[in-house]
Parts: sequence; structure tokens; C-alpha cells
Amino acid sequence: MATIDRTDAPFDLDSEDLYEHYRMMFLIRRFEEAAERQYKAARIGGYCHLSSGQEATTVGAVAALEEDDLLVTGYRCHGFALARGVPAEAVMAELFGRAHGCAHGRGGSMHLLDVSRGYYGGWGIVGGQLPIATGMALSLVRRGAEQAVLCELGDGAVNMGAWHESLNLAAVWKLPVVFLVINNKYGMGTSVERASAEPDIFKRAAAYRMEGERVDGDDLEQMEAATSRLLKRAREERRPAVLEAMTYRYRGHSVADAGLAYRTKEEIEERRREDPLVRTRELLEARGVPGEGIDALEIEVEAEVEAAVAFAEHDEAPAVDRLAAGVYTPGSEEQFERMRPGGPFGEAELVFAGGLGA
Ligand SMILES: Cc1ncc(C[n+]2csc(CCOP(=O)(O)OP(=O)(O)O)c2C)c(N)n1
Ligand SMILES: [Mg+2]
Repeated sequence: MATIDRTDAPFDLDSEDLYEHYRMMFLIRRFEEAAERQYKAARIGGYCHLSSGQEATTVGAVAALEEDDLLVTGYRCHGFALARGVPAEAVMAELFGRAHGCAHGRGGSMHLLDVSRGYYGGWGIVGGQLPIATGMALSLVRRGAEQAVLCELGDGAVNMGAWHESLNLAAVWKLPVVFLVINNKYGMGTSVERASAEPDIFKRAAAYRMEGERVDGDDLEQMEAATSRLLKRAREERRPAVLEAMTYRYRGHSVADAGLAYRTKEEIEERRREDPLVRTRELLEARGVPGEGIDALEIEVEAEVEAAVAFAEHDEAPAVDRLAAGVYTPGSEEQFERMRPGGPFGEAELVFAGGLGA
């Protein structure tokens, strides 16, 4: 067992993989920009959390998964779905709440899902994905499968009880799960330093006698290398681990947040100067891929995002009588039969004991 602040292990991707990864990072960036525009035009409802700035973390982590590994994430999940191979059209249509969205329009931005690709969501309750991922890892062990679960969470989720319970069980039962903590420095409006007694999150793995590593999440190659290493151990030796990826989100917590109440404009500008997209493009050019080729790729990706928006706009709304399909267990309808709008269990008015004032 080791707790390591590791940034130096050499790992070079070949230029073909690097090219594909850059393409995905660029797709995620442009997708998020389009989502923000569509949200502000009121075509996307509910919440919408963007991951601009975190692309190397997302793409590096997902690239480390084997095809039959399982992925579970929090709500900042557009990039994860795209990187796992869900078509941009299906992700955008889900944001629009349309029938051909990857969760049939029933989930929206926070609850993306594609079980056919081993992507088990998109969870909106902070920390809620941890017990789910842990249970999935237990089921892999029970079935004797040599697969692993990658469970993404934010720095804000590590102070939830579910973190302790899940890490404890994962270690006691030796479950094949890697907890990927995306440390983007902030929760919804509070910094890690203010919210966490131990802000070096990777060190907390030691409390569960688990491996803990910290990696520069904006370094695509380091990110993939670290995730691969830990997932391999999880698969082959059933050793769970914590991987803390250091990165930054450029936009607010959600589209509705300007993101300036708890950090300065200068800090954002400074971080933007170390944009992982620029870093990866430079790497690509240094490995001999000509700039014109990369420009062409970017134009192609922009067209793909435009097409995804057009698809979502023209896609149909889900049938109202199918809205609960797959949401409740078949046979549980009776439980909801008495529910009525405004008075779910038939109550006619709210009664406050002692009245509403003097
Ligand atoms: C149990 C619960 N409490 C509060 C919230 C509201 N909430 C949504 S996101 C968030 C902050 C989470 O921050 P972090 O885990 O760092 O993820 P990030 O947003 O940085 O990706 C909070 C408090 C929630 N969704 N669930
Ligand atoms: Mg955070």
C-alpha cells in the first residue's frame, strides 16, 4: 500500500492515439459551448453542468477503460458519455429531453446513461454514485468477472458519509473499483481548502489501507497512465484505489452560476493559460502531426456538434405514457396510483400544528 504524489512516470501515447484523444477533447469543449448556448436559449431545461477545462482528465481516464469495464460518474457527465462513445447527437438530444436521447429523454444533463457501452450514469446526488459503484464492483466479484469499475466523483463528494462507507467496504471486501476524484479546486461555491480538513484528497486512501495517487489531470498521458495502472490492479488483483486528478473548471458550477463569487477572474485567466487542449495540441504537433491536419479535424468536429444540435432540435418528445418506463420497477405502479398532482398522497391542505402565527 502506498500513498503517492506521482507526476513523473514516463508514458508516451503514439501519435494516432494522441490524435484520437485530442479529437475527443476538442469535441467535448465544443459540445459544452453549444450546450451553454442552447441552455441560455431555453432549449435545455433543468440543470446543466459543463466540464470545460477538464477534458484531459475525462478523456485520459475513459481511454484507460477496457471495453467491458464499467463507468459510473457524477452529474458533470457530458464529457464522460462522449468519451465512452455515446454519439454527440444522443447526448445533446438527452439534454433537450428528447426521445432519442441516450436516456430516452428521461434523465437530462445529469443523468446520462448508456448501458450498452458500460456507462451506468450520470448521478445527481453528490456522493450517490459511490455506493452504486461499490455494489457493482461486488457483483463483478460474485460473478468471477475480471472487470473493474471506474467511479468518478468531485472533490466536494469526499466529505459525504457515502465516501467513507464505500471506501471501507471496497477495501474490506477487496473490490475491483477505482475511485477517481476530480479535484477542480471547488465544490458548488467553496474551495477544497475551506471544506476539507485534509485537502490532499489522495492521502485519505491511507485510512482504508488503499493505494492513493495524485496526478496532473491536465496532462493527458499522465492521466491515462495512472488510470490504466490502477484499473489493471483492480481487475487482476482486486485492489481498489483512489486516484486524485488535479484540474480546473473554467465555467461556473452550472450554467446558472457566473463562478466568480468564490474565485477571482485572475485565477481563471491564469488557469486558462494552461489549457489542456492547447497542451495536447502542442504535443500532437511535437509528435509530427501537421497543424493543417489538426485544423481540419477541428472544423469537422464543429460540424459534428452543429449536427448534434440540429438533431436534438428536430427529435420528437418522449411519449407521455412512457415517461416512467425504466424509472420504476415493474409492479410498483400501485404505490403511485394514489398520487395526484399537488397532493401526492391525497392530502388536501398543509396543516401546521399551532397555526401559522399569533
Ligand atoms: C446530497 C447533495 N447535496 C447537495 C447537492 C447540491 N450540489 C450539487 S453539486 C455540489 C457540489 C459538488 O462539488 P464537487 O463534488 O467538487 O463536483 P464539481 O461540481 O466540482 O464537479 C452540490 C453541493 C447535491 N446535488 N446533492
Ligand atoms: Mg469540484
